[in-house]
Amino acid sequence: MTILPSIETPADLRPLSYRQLEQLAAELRGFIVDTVTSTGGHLGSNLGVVELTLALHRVFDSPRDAILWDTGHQAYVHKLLTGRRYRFRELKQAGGLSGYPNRGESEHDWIENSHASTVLSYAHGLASALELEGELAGRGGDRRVVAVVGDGALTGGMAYEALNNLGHSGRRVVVVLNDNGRSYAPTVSHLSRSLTSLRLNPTYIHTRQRIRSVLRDLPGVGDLAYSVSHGLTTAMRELVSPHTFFEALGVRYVGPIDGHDIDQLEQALRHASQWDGPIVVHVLTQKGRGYAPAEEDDVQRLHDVKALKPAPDNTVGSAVGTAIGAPHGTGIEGGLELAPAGVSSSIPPATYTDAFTRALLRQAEQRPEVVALTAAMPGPTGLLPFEARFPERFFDVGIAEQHEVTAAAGMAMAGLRPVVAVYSTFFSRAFDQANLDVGLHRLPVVFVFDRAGITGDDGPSHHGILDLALTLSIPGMTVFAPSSAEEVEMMLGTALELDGPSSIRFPKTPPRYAGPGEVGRGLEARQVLAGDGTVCLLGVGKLLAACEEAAGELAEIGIAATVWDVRVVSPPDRRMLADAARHRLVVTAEDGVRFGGAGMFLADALGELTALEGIPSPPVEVLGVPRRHLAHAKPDAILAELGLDGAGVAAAVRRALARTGVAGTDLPDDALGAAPPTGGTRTAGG
Ligand SMILES: Cc1ncc(C[n+]2csc(CCOP(=O)(O)OP(=O)(O)O)c2C)c(N)n1
Repeated sequence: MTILPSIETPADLRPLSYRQLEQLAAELRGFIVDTVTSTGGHLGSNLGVVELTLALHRVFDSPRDAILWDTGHQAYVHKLLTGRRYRFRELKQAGGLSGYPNRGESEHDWIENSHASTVLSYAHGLASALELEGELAGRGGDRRVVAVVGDGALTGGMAYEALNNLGHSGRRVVVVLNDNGRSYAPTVSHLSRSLTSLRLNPTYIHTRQRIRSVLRDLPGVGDLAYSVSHGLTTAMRELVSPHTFFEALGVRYVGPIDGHDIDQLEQALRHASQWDGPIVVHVLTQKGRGYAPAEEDDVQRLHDVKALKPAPDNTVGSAVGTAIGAPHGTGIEGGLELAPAGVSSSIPPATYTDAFTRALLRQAEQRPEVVALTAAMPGPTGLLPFEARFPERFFDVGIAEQHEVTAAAGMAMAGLRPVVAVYSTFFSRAFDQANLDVGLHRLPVVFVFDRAGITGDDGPSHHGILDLALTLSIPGMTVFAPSSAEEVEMMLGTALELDGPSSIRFPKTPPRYAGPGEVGRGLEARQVLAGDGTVCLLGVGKLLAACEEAAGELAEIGIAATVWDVRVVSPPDRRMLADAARHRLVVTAEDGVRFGGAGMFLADALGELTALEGIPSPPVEVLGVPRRHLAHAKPDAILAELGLDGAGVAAAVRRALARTGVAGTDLPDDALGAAPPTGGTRTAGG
């Protein structure tokens, strides 16, 4: 009989025997593999924490006790044990369950996270508040705070800041260090290596197991056996472990614990929760456990997978081969093999990431000073082939975007040409470093923002909608937005020639193909269509395609729109601005936040130019993403809802022409009066 269907709340776990729990663990794995391989999502990380999550929910009383997950991507088992099994097939689908903890979904989710390394800080805050309110266990109450942090997330600066503060303040927090030796790729951290060497030390493990098995055979000693064995192994550990790191900070360390032995986990967690201060329980888990394709994935243990097409025979195993796109980081993202270094491939790149990989390799072949940095995402940012080709010029700095940017500044100071490859959303973390450590020093660091714009399935935390507003506010920053994959190489070449900082941003959605005449040059904008002077559309990056489509629609009602591919948002091309000034209406379109973004920047530059020349400035309609946290859905569906597709741009043009009365054309009556988009893009307050 299956057990999973009988689990509605964590309380249902308590009466189960360890044998039943093992069966439940297997059922959970099957359920997760089955679902996630069809919906897409984080796979390996969740398969690794099945037993740990069961133990946590048996020892702690969620939601009275707060169980917090860092980064949040490994909370699927937690979701399944807290009443969300029924909705799991809608994971990451529009209107369905989020891929991360979500307060709207369950009272068991305390925080909505997915940017790494935050949880120890939340834990410190919660424990401090509960202590002040007399509710914290051991400090007048009975509530406990548990923070689960991966060895990868522990490489982020915030985690160290919080550990330092926790140790100093003595707050009662149980920190579970979920150590699987991996982030996206093997974790880059000496601390992690030292912890791993403890795991692999044969003397330690052998002695530990011997002590435990001798004690287990002694009848009737129960908890005492555990603590004696614990004492002995602690003494052993002193000889070989780096636990002094935590203890020097004032945080007690216990472990390592086998993260797949529920009994052992429960004992360790129970003891830890009685410790009167912060304590780290070091748990060893196997990422991808129980699913052969994940266990065999040497690079990232199937950290995450994209949605699969249904397998012909409906079996999970064979479905793996039919992925719409291969898992991130395999070098075949988007389903196409990368061209080998230095070889110019005649196959157009399948993704912008792929185009960047090729461009970077070609540049690096010619320029020995080019180096590349990533914050623990070598696969997803397309750097694996660079790492393979130029290992000494490749730097994985851990999940540490702030450090990544300032380290790049240091490299640039000493004559290198660093390329910082980072997701747009994670760049927000390093804004201060980009502004001051790079910008103020006018250092030639090239930022490459992958997954810029609306990213879709991962929800509000992963949309890359701030990078334009952020980079445009940095003095001297050259900001590129390619509208095709072919532009990426051109822009990277130009960026590497500049004296100061620059950024190149592109989306994760497939690029359009640009023929030879459709690629721009240097810092110039590119005119795509010359119109009749009514409206000038300035398309930024991916939104150029929407502008072109809009021009097609407008042509049907007798308006010949001018269209520019902006290419370089800053500094804007004066030729483009001068042409725009000759129109009766200018419309800008971008997939970044409207407030303070590219459109407002260009409108400002247009105003300056017309003021200087003493000519009237046409009204500028700025289309962009409203200032809202946007839920998960497919990227193009979100863009359409916000009026940022071809039809939306055309409708905005018609409305603006009607409103400003500048049309002066013989348009049919109904041509100008279209209703605004549901997203309210045009007038949204930024
Ligand atoms: C600030 C930030 N940078 C990058 C990421 C992308 N990311 C998501 S999970 C992950 C690896 C996490 O590794 P670890 O904490 O060890 O958890 P595991 O998946 O191995 O269980 C990374 C780098 C992120 N979520 N947040």
